[in-house]
Amino acid sequence: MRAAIVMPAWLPEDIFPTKTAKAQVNYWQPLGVLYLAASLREAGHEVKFFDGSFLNHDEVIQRIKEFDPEFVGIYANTALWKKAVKTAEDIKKVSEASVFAGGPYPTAMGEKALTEAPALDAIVAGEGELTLCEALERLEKGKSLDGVKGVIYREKGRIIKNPPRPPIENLDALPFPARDLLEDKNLYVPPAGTYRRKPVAIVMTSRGCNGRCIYCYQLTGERRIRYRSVENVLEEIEFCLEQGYREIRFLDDTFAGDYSRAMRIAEEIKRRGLDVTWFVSARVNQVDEPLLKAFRRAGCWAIFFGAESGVQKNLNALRKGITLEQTRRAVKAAKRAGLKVVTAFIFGIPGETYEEALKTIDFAIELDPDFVNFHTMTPFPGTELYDRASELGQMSSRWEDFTFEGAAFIPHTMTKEQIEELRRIAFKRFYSRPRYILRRLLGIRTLDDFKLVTRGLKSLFWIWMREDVFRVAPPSNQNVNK
Ligand code: B12
Repeated sequence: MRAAIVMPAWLPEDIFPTKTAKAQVNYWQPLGVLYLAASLREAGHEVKFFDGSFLNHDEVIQRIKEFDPEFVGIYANTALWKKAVKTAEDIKKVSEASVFAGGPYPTAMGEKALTEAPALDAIVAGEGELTLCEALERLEKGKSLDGVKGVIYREKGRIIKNPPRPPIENLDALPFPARDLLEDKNLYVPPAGTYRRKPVAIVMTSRGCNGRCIYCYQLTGERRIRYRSVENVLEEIEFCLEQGYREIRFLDDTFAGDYSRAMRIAEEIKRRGLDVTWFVSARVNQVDEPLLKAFRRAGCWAIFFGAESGVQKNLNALRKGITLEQTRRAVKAAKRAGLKVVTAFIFGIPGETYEEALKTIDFAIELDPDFVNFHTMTPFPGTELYDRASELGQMSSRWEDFTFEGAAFIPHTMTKEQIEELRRIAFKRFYSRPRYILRRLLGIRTLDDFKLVTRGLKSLFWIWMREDVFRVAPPSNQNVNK
């Protein structure tokens, strides 16, 4: 079959304040859909990927019309859902193709998603590689989708939900993501300051997380990690280097869930002498100095820690399973290992007060990482926080707010205005420190570094100038999403 995979058209301004959008926007490769495309291609289908990150809506529809596919698959997370629904509607106006959707939102919402999107023929819940190949085999033969695990479909006006697709156990068996389908790999640039060399490939060496954070969306809903073999991971890294990539961003929810495996991956990259720089994320209670030094020796230059809060009570409210001391130790160890450190914090945690949030800003300054981000609490469908939102606070009715940047959730203990003000105070206090600015200026080595600092100073200027820089539309009637 001719199969098209689509990322709905979206703009940085849909997510970030206009003044800082360019500095904040992130264009990691959409790994999930590239995995899908690779499995469909391996099954013999002709596949094209149309990325609305770089095409506007009309261009996406026009590309579909030109390709004239028999199948179209649309990616949707919560923030993109309404755009995905519109994309399906307009595709149906120009094509006879079967149109499916998949990704975080359809997976979390199931039948409800199909009810909300009359133009969709079906949705795929969970991992799509095996499910979609089986579904297209049925479509090709003109057969019903009855029994295809993971599919929820329409038949004779009824919505039928098949049993769920179990998580893929043997991840090594999956073909590597079809990165060659990206029109221009140089467009996929991570946020400023979080890459050293370009182009950057996104790699996941495992799926899932054994943490139990109440706000974290997990595709398969499980609380365990499925690992690829070290050999399979190294093969993919070498494949990326052959394709001209120079840096890898590992996007495992936690790269060091298995300490010795993480050490073996780093040692094998070093032993093979691969010319690759890399950036990784890990939980603060899963790393130590010897591991981080091994990462550094193997080309790792930076690490991301989800620090979340500077108040233990609020870390416990998130059920993050870490302590402030572990965060301090991990950041110190990363610095001693010579790694750049990036941390993220959340404002609007259930039960958090304005005064406690100010302590989180103090904690961020005490840790003094190289970059910090301050997000807003976001109760994604499919998470415990979403299910308990009305008990813990007020949830927005606009899916567009579900971006870590919007007012998707306001705890009973704070106001929306306080959260906006806290974000402004936080970015202002952290990035306006003369010692920090001097460190950034003295750290300029390349043109990219220079651009990064000027863009950062520009954003800082707006954060100082505009009281409303982080102001977003107030949440209207609560819980109408339910
Ligand atoms: C890479 C990434 C991006 C990239 C690329 C877009 C993308 N989503 O791939 C960029 C940087 C552009 C991005 C942006 C954003 N992202 Co993002 N992103 C991720 C990340 C880190 C990895 C995605 C991935 O490859 N996962 C691994 C694969 C295996 O899973 P998958 O993508 O879900 O795909 C599988 C299935 O869902 C299914 N599937 C997926 N698509 C389709 C389509 C069809 C037709 C079918 C049948 C099946 C199917 O099959 C795939 C293979 O098994 C995830 C976190 C995560 N661990 O998943 C967050 C995540 C998806 N992002 C999230 C968010 C909130 C955003 C932003 C709003 C954040 C922001 N402030 O910028 C923006 C929104 C703009 C946008 N275009 O999405 C949330 C979504 C939560 C939710 N429930 O809605 C996540 C889950 C992070 C989190 N922990 O909360 N993101």
